[in-house]
Amino acid sequence: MTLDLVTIFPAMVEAALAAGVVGRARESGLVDVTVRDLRDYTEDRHRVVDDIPYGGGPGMVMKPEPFFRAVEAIAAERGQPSAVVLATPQGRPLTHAKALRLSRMDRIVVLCGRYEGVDERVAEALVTEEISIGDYVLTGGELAALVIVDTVVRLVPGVVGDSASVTEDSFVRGLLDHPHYTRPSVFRGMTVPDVLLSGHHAAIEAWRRRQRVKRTVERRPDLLDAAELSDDERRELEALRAERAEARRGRRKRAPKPRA
Ligand code: J9T
Repeated sequence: MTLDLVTIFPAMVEAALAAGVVGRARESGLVDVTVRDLRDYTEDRHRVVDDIPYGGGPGMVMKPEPFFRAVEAIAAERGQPSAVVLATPQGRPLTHAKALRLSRMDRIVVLCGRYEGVDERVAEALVTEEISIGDYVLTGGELAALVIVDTVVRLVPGVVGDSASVTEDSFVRGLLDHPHYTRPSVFRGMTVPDVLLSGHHAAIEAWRRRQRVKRTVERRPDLLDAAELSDDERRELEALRAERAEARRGRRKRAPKPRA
């Protein structure tokens, strides 16, 4: 897979992509990630990439020409990209499913915006998908682009050594992860749940399953609608819901809400 990232801060992006799992994947040749300076695709002496917005308003807008020239140069060098991604808060949300789809593509280009936005013609005529990494605004698209690249690259076969750590990830099947512990078994008075020290594999698996379901119910109930649960997980979910309903009934009886 080739991944070309276009930014006005190549040094910032390059530093992040040199480290860790992604850095190793690049060194081993599993992915070819190239960071490109958007200013290299300007044609004026001052390498200007932004201009004032039509219609007025605060801030600057990124000009279309450098993005078009950059993508055309990349396409000439590598072949037509399978996806041209723009990192923007206006995009559709990044999910595991989207990352997996991108990880199976041959050639991806990721564009980073700055300032108040990017000329809409870039999104219209150049970009195949606008992606947001969450409901908040950043000072620039670089961190979002790095998040996208990170999650896509780790799903490329061979990049993460133990393939189970990818397939058993939370979100792969729609549940949050269970808690993890390592030595020492007692740390500052805090203990590790007995079951994890028991060596009883079935009991450990049951405990972990319950923890995954419980956390998801408590923290991210929105995930449960789409989750593909196993029969055991489904039973656990029903049991937990019944317990929670029972606890609510108990609270109502003991402490009736004062009426307005
Ligand atoms: C400038 O880009 C952003 O602020 C951005 C990009 C992608 N996702 C977001 N949530 C924000």
